[in-house]
Amino acid sequence: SVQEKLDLHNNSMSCGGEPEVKRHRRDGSSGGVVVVLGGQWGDEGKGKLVDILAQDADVVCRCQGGNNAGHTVKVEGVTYDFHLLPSGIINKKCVSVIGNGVVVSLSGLLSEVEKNREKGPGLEGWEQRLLISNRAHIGTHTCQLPLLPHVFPPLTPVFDFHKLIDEQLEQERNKRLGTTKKGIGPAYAAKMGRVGLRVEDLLGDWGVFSDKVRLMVKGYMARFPDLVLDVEDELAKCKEYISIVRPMVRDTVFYLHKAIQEHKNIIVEGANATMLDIDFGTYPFVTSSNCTVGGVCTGLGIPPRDLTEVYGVMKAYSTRVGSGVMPTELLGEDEELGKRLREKGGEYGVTTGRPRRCGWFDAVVGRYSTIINGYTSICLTKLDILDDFDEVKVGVAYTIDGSPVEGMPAEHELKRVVVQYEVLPGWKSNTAGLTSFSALPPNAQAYVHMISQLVQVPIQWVGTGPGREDIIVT
Ligand code: 2SA
Ligand code: GDP
Ligand code: MG
Repeated sequence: SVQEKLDLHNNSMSCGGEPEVKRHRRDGSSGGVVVVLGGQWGDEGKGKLVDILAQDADVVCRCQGGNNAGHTVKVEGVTYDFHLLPSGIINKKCVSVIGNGVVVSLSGLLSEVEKNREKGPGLEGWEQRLLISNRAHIGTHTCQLPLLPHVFPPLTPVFDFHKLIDEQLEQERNKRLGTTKKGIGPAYAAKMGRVGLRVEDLLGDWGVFSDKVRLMVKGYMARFPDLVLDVEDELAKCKEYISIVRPMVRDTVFYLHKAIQEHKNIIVEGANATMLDIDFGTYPFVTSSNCTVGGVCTGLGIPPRDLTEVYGVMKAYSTRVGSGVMPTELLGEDEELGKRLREKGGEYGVTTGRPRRCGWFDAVVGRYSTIINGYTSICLTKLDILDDFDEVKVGVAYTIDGSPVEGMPAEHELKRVVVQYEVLPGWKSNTAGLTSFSALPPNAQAYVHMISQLVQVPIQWVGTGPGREDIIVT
């Protein structure tokens, strides 16, 4: 029965508490740090929520990941896609911060600026409102040049080698991870191996920096002898970035500390998602950073007590791009349903264009992600994509060999789970663009309520379309 499945789910996942209520700053004042995180496998619609929240924000920050992320924002008919830039960059009143936990591809950043400038007016004056941490590591890029010819002199790419290493590593794996090939893994590996190159290195003594680059490349050449790489050429190109980047570089830890003290409204835009987290995701089919709440503190230097809200963004169904287990994926006889979700939902990678794997909402994943991140509320996106379905299913619990599974099994066990589904009748009517909860058909309301109950967090927003205005505030 429904109740038995809910009980099974709650017994296995609950940590015993009531759903959390909205918190405020301890001193009762305004301001504070609001965090937006992906609750599934990414592409939940974080960029859209950040854009909405950024209307009232002073600062929007990225804390982890690199240009593997793809965040889409649709404003006044223009669809922007951001990879390294915080989605708040289109808000002219906001300062955007790329924190120490991010791996920065400088040429990737500039090509992203160029691409979005061509789309609409959102990027005007971007260089005056972007700050980059001096502690951030320099990653990779993929752009073709010349870049920004009307703003900066033509540039050539630097540090192609992280991207090349990413490709080499993929090729030698028995089972490919399905990375975005942006060099994210190699850049974080260098950071953790304490041989990474930071923004402060680039701006510091050129001789010391050059030697570090040569040493790093030497290591890569020894590991991958077939690599074709001209280090002196890379270095020459690298010099071109210094004057562009220098005015944007700050001690962002101190900058954010002051902003918090001044009761500024700060938003942190998580990239990737819980199930791709290096510790909590389906390792090794994960990205190389902590995409969960801990990554906010380490990636920006913000203490946990200053986090006022943690919003989880969850899609009304599941998607995943790249390899690794996905329990509710629609395969076999259900493949057609998966394809319908992909086509109606436009489920193709923003960074790579890869088709995303699709499946029903997985409440076990939703609850796991809530346990880790302590969401204060949820933004449930893309409800409109389910409009045409006769019935919608929700994965409410897992069993292995007929026995209930407690918690969230790690990758090997997760492959063995059988998902227990709850089937709900579809609403078969158009919800696109609706802005009030009461206007939703009763079956759609029931679906939202059920997800909130399973995940044990209030749902504060329901997405009904890609535009800034296509949102229900509950
Ligand atoms: P990587 O490149 O080392 O971070 O890849 C490791 C895994 O992380 C997944 N990953 C992502 N999953 C969803 N969306 C991402 N961003 C783009 C988007 C992806 C795209 O918004 O659509 O365009 O393909 C993203 N970035 C990394 C990746 O698929 C690997 O499973
Ligand atoms: P992110 O990586 O979490 O920021 O998400 P992506 O931008 O990769 O993917 C989300 C996609 O869904 C984008 O194309 C958004 O424009 C779109 N989107 C976001 N919310 C909604 C919604 O409620 N309904 C519909 N139809 N599309 C949405
Ligand atoms: Mg995305």
